[in-house]
Parts: sequence; C-alpha cells; structure tokens
Amino acid sequence: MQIRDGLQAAVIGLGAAGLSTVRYLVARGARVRVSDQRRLEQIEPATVAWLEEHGVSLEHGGHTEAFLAGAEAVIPGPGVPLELPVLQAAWEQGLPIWGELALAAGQYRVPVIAITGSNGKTTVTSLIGHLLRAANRKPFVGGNIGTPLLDYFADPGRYDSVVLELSSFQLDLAGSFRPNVGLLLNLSPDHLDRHGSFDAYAAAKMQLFAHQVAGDCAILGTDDPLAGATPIGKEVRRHTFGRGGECSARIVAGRVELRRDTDGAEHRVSFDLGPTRLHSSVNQLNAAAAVLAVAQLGCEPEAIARGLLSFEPPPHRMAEVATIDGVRFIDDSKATNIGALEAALGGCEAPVVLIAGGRDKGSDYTLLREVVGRRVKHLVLLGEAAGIMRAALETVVTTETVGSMAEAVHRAMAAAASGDLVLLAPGCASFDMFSGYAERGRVFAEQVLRLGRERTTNG
Ligand code: UMA
Ligand code: ADP
Repeated sequence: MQIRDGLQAAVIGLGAAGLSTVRYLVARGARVRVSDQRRLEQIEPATVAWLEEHGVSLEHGGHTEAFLAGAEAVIPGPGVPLELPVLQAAWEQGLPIWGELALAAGQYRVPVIAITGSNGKTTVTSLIGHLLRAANRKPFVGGNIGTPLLDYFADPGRYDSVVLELSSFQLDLAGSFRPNVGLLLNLSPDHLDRHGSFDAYAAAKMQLFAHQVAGDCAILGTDDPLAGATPIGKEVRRHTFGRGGECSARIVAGRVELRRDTDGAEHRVSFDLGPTRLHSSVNQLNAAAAVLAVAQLGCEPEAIARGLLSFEPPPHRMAEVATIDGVRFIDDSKATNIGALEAALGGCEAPVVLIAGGRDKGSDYTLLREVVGRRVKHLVLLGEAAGIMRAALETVVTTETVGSMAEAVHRAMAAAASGDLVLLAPGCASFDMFSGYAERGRVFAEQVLRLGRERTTNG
C-alpha cells in the first residue's frame, strides 16, 4: 500500500519486525510512534538512540490506550497477540490494523515467491533462495525465517526476486498482499493458542492465495488432502507436488520428476536426490516444492541440479548427532508441533525411543496415538506438557517423565537396543526450559556426546 506523507502510524512491538516496520514507515514520511511491553533498560540503547534521532516516540513498559491518540493506523508485530487490550481498543475506534504484508502489498517490482505451511517452511524457503543463487539470481530471502520482510525495501536494487517465509501470524493481517508464486506445503494443527481453532489457523494460511490474479501461480502439496483442496482463483495456475502420479513435481523412487512444457510439448526432467542431503522422506517433498517454485521463475534444470547437490539443510531438523553402541541419536528439536512429530516418526524405519514434550500450544496429542503406537517403543517425556502427553499416549506406549535433557538422554539410551533410533522430536515449543528450539537441540547434542564419551571411558 502507498503510505501517505505525514500518516500518523502506531507500531506495537519493537522486535525485529517492529523495528523494520518503523524504519520503513519513517523512510516514507510517516509520523511514527512505537510501543513495547519491555522496560526502557531492556531495549537496545542503539535502537532507542535511532528512534530519538528520527523523531519516533517510544512508549515502554506496556501498552496504554493513550498511545492511540491521533493515530490513523495501527501496525502490530507478528508475535503481538490480537486480543491485546490496546488492539481491541483500536478495533473499537475503527482504526485500520495492518500487518507487515499489508504494508508491502503492491510495492514489489520483482517476482515474489511466498511459502507457508505448518512444517517445512524454513527448509523450503532457504532451498528456494539457494536454487535461485545457483541460477545466478539475486534473491532477497526473508520473513518468518529471520530477516524482516520489509528490510527488502531498504535497498531493493540489490535483488531481482523476493522469497518470503510466511507464518499464520503474518498472513492473518496480510491485507491485499499477493505473491506471484504462492506455495502451501501442508496443514496440521499449530498455534491453536493464538488462533483459537484449527479452522481459523487454516483460514489465515489460505490468505496467501486470496488476492492472486491471472498469471499468478499457486503451488499445493497434494499429499496433504487439506492443503491440496485449497481454493484458488479461477485464472490462477495450479501446480502440485507430492507422490501422486498427476503432480507437476512428483516424487518417484527418491527422484523429483518435474513436468515441463517446452514449445508446447510436455516432457519430464528428473532430479536424483540420492547424492543430495535432501533424501529423507519429508525433504523429498520439500525438494519437489522448491524445484517447482524456481521453475516458475524460469530456472534451468542444470542450475537446479547443481543447487540441490550443494544445499545444506538448516540445523535441528532430523540432524544425525551420533551413533553410540549401535543406537543412532537424531535431533529434530524444530519439531514444535504434532504435524512435524508425526512426519518425523513416519519417516523412521527402525524402532524409536522418542524424547518429547515442552510448552504446549493447545495441541490434541491423542491424534498421535496411531503413529506412536506403530513406531515408538518407549516415550521419554519432559517439560510442561509431559502430563497431558502422557495422559494422551500411555495407552499405546510405555512412558516415563524426566526433569532434564541429561536425564532424558540417559533414560532413552537405557530403553534402546542396538539398531534403534533415539529421536528428539518434542511436538511442543521449547520456551518452558530453553531460550528456543536451537538451544534445546544444542543441549540434546551435548548430552549425547557426553554419553558417548562416558561409554568410551568406561567401556
Ligand atoms: N511485544 C509487545 N507486546 C506484546 C508482545 C510482544 O510489546 O504483547 C514485544 C516484545 O517485547 C518484543 C517484540 O514485541 O520486543 C517481539 O515481537 P514479535 O513477537 O513480533 O517478534 P519479532 O522479534 O519481531 O520476530 C518476528 C517473528 N516472531 C514471531 O512471529 C513470534 C519471527 O519469527 C521472525 O523471524 C521475525 O519477526 C522477522 O520476520 C519467529 C517465530 O517464532 C522465528 N515465528 C513463529 C513460528 O515460526 O512458529 C510464528
Ligand atoms: P517450519 O519453518 O515450517 O517450522 P522447518 O523447515 O523449520 O519448518 O522444519 C520444522 C519441522 O518440520 C522439523 O521438525 C522438520 O523435520 C519437519 N519438516 C520439515 N519439512 C517437513 C514437511 N514437508 N512435512 C512435515 N514435516 C516437515
């Protein structure tokens, strides 16, 4: 959207996205104020100095209704809960509430690929960025993956394409944003604590396609029936990926087969994932999705094949840590919802001792009964959700609850036999015990390596 010079804009939340929003608005001549729940001494002094220098007033230590006086629009950061009293007051006053995507809508002059889904977003976003670079393109890669999406506008001349990972929080307030290529990987329950219901969460994800027009492209993962059934505009090109025979990018025997039209003739190009680091069952899907997306931007098969070979998946996603006395330890700390946990177990061939639990996000763990009953020989639970997970799953598997990651690793090893897997796939957020999923994965790996050393010394 076009920002009017002098627009009175009220930004709520001064995290990475909030600060980027403030910079974006200031650069367009808006009169900006920002409010954050943190106390002044908790905010970076350099940020405070920048705000002062640019005439941005700062409310700290909480949000008041007075903050809204004279405001013409309110822009909350993606992690700011919409039921916050100050946002409720803004609704009641009839003020427009925009997310970052609503601000960015209509402003891009280069093709935009936007990726959403419950699981695989970060892997696919970084893979698409990597494949574009392998084809000598200059993509901006940002959004939920880490670099705020409005940062692109600070220096747009550096990029010839934009690749955005989008969360349901961002899509909830997306206004008329429309990607040239929208990609929905899958849909399973997540963030129900924020959205209230699965339907509301799924509706936010589907916003990705709400404003697409003729010539745009929607890419859907059809192995997931819900994602595959996403409604899209009549004129929008629909492409699919998955294991079904009709898919535009289909997975057959560890390869991605891409359907291409050259001069009106259809043929298939095949990419072997065997020699890449994308051979796990979920990463095969991710590779198919990414290949299909970059093909829409005209990337040639040779460049795609080169990019697939050199791609390193991001850490803490089904990462091998060590093998101790024949037991393989795998870190899938990023499995923070039940969909990712289910996918992780679905891809395991050996018997699994599972370490799970953490901070609950409103999930229904009984949905895991079938896959846990089939794949898990013992369940070690930790964190705040241990009690509800045990109640949901103890009829299908033996469980025990522990108080630390060190204990979890020791107990898991005691329950495992040579040839088994010990899998950390929590199915929950990490914030009850760790600063994030990365710290949780790092502590797990440290404990596994320590166990390995103990065994060597004693053995
Ligand atoms: N704050 C308030 N009042 C509130 C709540 C928060 O003032 O009621 C303030 C906090 O004090 C803090 C700031 O808001 O200063 C935090 O803002 P934020 O939660 O919007 O987070 P950012 O630091 O701006 O990071 C956001 C995304 N965070 C969320 O969506 C929760 C990051 O995704 C994203 O990488 C970043 O923008 C850049 O685009 C993280 C995430 O956890 C990785 N995403 C969720 C997920 O992947 O599951 C959706
Ligand atoms: P997101 O950004 O959506 O959280 P990530 O790429 O960070 O996705 O992966 C998150 C979790 O989901 C990890 O546990 C990973 O092993 C799992 N995962 C990755 N791709 C998929 C997929 N296509 N389907 C299901 N689970 C996946």
